[in-house]
Amino acid sequence: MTDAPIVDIDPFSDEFRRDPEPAGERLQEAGPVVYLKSHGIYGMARYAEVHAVLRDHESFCSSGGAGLANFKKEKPWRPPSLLLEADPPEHTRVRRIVSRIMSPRVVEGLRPEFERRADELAARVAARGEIDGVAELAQAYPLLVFPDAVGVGEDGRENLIRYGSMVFNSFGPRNELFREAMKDAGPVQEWIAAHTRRDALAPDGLGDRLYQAADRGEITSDEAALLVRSLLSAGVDTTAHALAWALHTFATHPAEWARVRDDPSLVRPAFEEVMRLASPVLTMFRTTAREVTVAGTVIPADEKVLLFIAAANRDPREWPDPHRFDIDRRAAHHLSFGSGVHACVGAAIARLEAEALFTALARHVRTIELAGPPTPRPNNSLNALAELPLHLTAAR
Ligand code: OVV
Repeated sequence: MTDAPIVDIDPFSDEFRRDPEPAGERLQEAGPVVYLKSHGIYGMARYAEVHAVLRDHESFCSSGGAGLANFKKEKPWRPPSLLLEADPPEHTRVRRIVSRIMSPRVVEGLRPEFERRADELAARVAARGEIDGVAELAQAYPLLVFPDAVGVGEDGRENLIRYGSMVFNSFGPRNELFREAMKDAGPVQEWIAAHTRRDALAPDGLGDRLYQAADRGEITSDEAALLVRSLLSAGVDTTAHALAWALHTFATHPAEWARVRDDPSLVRPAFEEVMRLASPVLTMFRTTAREVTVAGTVIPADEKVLLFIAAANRDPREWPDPHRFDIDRRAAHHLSFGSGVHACVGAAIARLEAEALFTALARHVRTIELAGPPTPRPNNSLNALAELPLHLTAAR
């Protein structure tokens, strides 16, 4: 049927989630392209191929969905994203608009407020000492600053965490995790829909600026609403997990935290290395738009291809000593923000959040230690923490 090596790993099983590293290595060893009989899909876990597929949007399309479901055959659980689940040229038109409203100049404009909020929060947690790093920092900070930037009011912001969890669970099979995330999904989806409406968005926030593009006739107002939905889908839960892993990584690498604390110019490169090593997004799918040959293996048209982002970020073919946290390595070409035309449009905001928060923590916090074992938050496509008990000592 296929000349790809057949592997019996289930990337959506508890077993895989509990310990993805040996499975990633097995997938890489099996070959550049494998066939996962557990779900009848192709898979790639080596850096070179994952990177090449992400950059080849013509052969590996996104309109078939970024999850296991093939939108050409199955009905999506929500109207497809105009960004994530679309191909050029339709994708290009809206992507250009969203890129413009999140341009480097706009993101720099967010900096003073992001830094002010980070400083307040860092001072508060330093004074508390014992905290849950997930609730009190990693979720609290993006929930403070990102909805403000979009122009979403204060009430009900916790829906953004729940919605992020729904969206990322929906990229897997219709399993128990999916059903659990979708339990009581109605009120969350209603809250999201209500907050993508123009009258719910503060003037001149990122959301309102999408509607201003509609005023100019560049997109329709229905498209503006869907693009605001993209910001609310991908803008909070993802950064929360990235920040949680950064805290976890510093707590388990005290010498590296001491270096970053004493020289905050290291915050940015250290965060890239956290993104490489922790890979908040474990996996993403593409769909073959035609028959494609990858490293000598034929993949027929209209097949789902699973990209093991986390494994690629630790592929020894690309990264020397790949499991080591090394803030001196050049890590910025990790695949945690994707690559190619669909590369994370909010990456500059995520990086700004990390820079502001950890620079503020460097001022206020001397040591970061685990105060207990972290609890995972199982998700079909995220590498997520539910709780991270931390003991902080304040700077003198
Ligand atoms: C990258 C990403 C993840 C989830 C949702 C979306 C994007 C979206 O565009 O809705």
